[in-house]
Amino acid sequence: MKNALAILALAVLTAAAPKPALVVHLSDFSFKPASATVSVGDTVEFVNDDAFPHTVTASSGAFDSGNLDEHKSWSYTFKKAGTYALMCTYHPNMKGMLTVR
Ligand SMILES: [Cu+2]
Repeated sequence: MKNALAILALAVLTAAAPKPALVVHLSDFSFKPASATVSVGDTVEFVNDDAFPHTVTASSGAFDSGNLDEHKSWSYTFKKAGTYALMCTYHPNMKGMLTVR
């Protein structure tokens, strides 16, 4: 009985936060992976592994995480197909690319 309750609680928690289709790490001033392809409707989670803040900013202006402190994460669900160039506004040399199709 206790196990059944635990499984139910886990199911509720899992439903509340959609599982990301892809996790991109911000690590050593880089997006890792630097480029990837996901599908329309996919959620991508960005995790800042560095010991200082970054941002996840679309060069086109389509989205912007704002300040992302160390060890924090931010998720975005891609609703439109396209090619998204990513950058960090604090570190212009940080560049990434996501293709959504
Ligand atoms: Cu940065």
